[in-house]
Amino acid sequence: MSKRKLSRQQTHRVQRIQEERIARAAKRSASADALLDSGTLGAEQEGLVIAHYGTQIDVEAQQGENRGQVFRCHMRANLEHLVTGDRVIWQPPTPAGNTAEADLAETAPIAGPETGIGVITALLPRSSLLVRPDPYGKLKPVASNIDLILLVIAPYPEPSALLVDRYLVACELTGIKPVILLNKADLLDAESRAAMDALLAQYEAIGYATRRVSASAGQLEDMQTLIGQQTVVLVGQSGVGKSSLVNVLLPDAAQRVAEISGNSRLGQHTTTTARLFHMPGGGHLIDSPGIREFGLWHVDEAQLLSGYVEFQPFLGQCRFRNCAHREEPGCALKVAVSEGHIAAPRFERFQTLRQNLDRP
Ligand SMILES: Nc1nc2c(ncn2[C@@H]2O[C@H](COP(=O)(O)OP(=O)(O)OP(=O)(O)O)[C@@H](O)[C@H]2O)c(=O)[nH]1
Ligand SMILES: [Mg+2]
Ligand SMILES: [Zn+2]
Repeated sequence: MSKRKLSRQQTHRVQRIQEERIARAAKRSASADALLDSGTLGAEQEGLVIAHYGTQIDVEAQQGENRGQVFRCHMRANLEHLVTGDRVIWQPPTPAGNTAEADLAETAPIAGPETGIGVITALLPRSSLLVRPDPYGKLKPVASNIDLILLVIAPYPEPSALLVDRYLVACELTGIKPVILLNKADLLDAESRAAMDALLAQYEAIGYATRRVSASAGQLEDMQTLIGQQTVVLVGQSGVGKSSLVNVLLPDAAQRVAEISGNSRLGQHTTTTARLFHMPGGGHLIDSPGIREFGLWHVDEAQLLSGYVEFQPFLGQCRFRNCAHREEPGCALKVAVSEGHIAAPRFERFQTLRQNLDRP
């Protein structure tokens, strides 16, 4: 995994996209201000961000006569980046509406353009924030106020233990509990079943909960029970079936799904934005866009170490304070590996990730 170098042309393109994005954001915050001055907005109330497209946001009303209805919104310029799951203070359009403003919408809002445009004025405190690295290794927020992460894997696209480790480190750093969910159980044959069992056993041994399901076979009662009243996000490689699971649990969701490509067996990045759905039982389920690989990421060595749960009892016990846990004598982690307290493959993968940390 080498540091990705951009050609001059690519750098220019990235710059241009960036500038366009800033210009669009400026235009929208100007239109947010114009809307706030226009007298076409109702009183401030609480709302829930259910999806985010570029600079526009879908907010679901949480109170009043519009409760449950979704409105496309602009946001005030001074707000930080909002994500799906955020609780916000916003002003809905008045019933008379401000339909002309809807022309600014880049994509049709769920509720239809006739409902007009609202304005988000404040972000309420978050209980948790899920981040993930973008292709350049920068951590980007994806969803907030999450109780549980369902890390979805499947026999195809084939999971790599390194990828699972990275997701788990990200979960540990965020402080949100993960469950590893093997989907497409219907595709398992003797060989892939043995491989998946071995993979999951590694994680079960260090305390992670796992589940085996199949969106194709249906019968996801176990998953429904798992979600319960919680706000749950589905994450995982593109093509593992996150959106398919959502569609089985919530047929009205009608999330787009796409076959994984024939030769590479990789997903096609079908879902492009995180979206929140309500479960009939009171919980909430967020579908998120899959990724193919993590690329670089900007975590430091201490953070990486803290993401390996089974290493925790041994940290700070090495003979040398600056132990790199490689050839040093008296390395507590290596002793733990040799005594079987830490699985050797996990320790090797830790070393691989450590070597690939993006150091300034
Ligand atoms: N056999 C089988 N195929 C499945 C199952 N679940 C999903 N698929 C198929 O896997 C492919 C990818 O499914 P998606 O739901 O689009 O995957 P995704 O994880 O949402 O992918 P992204 O949106 O790109 O991140 C589709 O062709 C699905 O029909 C399953 O349980 N069994
Ligand atoms: Mg999807
Ligand atoms: Zn050590």
